[in-house]
Amino acid sequence: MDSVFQHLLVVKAEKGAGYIVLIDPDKKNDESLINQVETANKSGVDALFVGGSLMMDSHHHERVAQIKKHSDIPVIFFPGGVNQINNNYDAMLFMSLLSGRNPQYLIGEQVVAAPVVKDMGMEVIPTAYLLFDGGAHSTVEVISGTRPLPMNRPDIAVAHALAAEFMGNKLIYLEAGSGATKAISTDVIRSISSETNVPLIVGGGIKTPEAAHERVEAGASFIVTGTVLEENGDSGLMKAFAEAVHGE
Ligand code: 1GP
Repeated sequence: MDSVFQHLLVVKAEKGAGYIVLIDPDKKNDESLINQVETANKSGVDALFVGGSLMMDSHHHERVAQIKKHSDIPVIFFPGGVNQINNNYDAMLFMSLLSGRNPQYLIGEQVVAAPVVKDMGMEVIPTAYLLFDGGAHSTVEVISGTRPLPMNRPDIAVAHALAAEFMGNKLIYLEAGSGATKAISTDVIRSISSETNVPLIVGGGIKTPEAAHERVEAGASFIVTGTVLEENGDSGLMKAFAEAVHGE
């Protein structure tokens, strides 16, 4: 029943960490979508996250269907909102924005989503989402109406991560925001990984394979990149990220 989560755990056990490519099914990526998926298929990427905080047209469901059709690896819904649910995903991160204090993103969206997700029979992976200040006002900060956590307060970060673990989350996503100028610091990752046992996903503003590798060394179990691949169509970059994350 939880085959995608098991796949992620096997990747972590066998490779040390997993590399996940985020594809935003928004209009801005219409041209490059299929190319990104096909590049991921042959570059050692472990899974795709698909989602975004803001869709600028009405065709995102069709784009997700295209992604699923072309992907050889698990396609995991990374929800920006309940309106983005469809049955083309292999699983979803069932997320709560625990860094924020906006009830809509703590529990409101989840209640509306739950019966629909159950009806679809989609695998859910309980995930705590912690948004940090990555130096740029991220779309998720604006759309969720929440303040990000400070990057220079490991005590606050650890307290949130512990709460996430005690609430039964299977993954914790440390997010600096798409296009962040400062990725999640190795200090924050190290502090949290030494205090919790939940696998950490780290994303937002990771621009080089070296930066990805440093975050794995600090304790990240999964590294996510999106923007750098949208901006750089070079297929060699995805492979270089995969190798850096897998320690090859
Ligand atoms: C955003 O963590 C992801 O939700 C990826 O961020 O687009 O900055 O790589 P980037």
